[in-house]
Amino acid sequence: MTLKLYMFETCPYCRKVINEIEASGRTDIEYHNIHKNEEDRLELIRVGGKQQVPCLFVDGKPMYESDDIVEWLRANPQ
Ligand SMILES: N[C@@H](CCC(=O)N[C@@H](CS)C(=O)NCC(=O)O)C(=O)O
Repeated sequence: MTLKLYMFETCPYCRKVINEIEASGRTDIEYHNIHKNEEDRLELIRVGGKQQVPCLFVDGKPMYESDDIVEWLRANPQ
């Protein structure tokens, strides 16, 4: 399974998801900072249809909403 988190550092909703990832100790998530990488920003819009973060791509399928992402992470440990 490939997991990619589209985010930027000062977004509080991203922070919530990143805190969950760090607290759980999982290392299977690739970060894509849309403020640092224009290709990542365009890819988020192309696949997800909107520039909203956080967005977790699970095997390429976008999941928006920090609460849903945290719930998914807890239900799918590394
Ligand atoms: N309800 C969303 C809120 C996410 C949100 O508002 N993210 C902001 C950045 S802090 C954003 O991407 N805004 C741009 C947009 O919504 O188009 C969540 O909990 O994930």
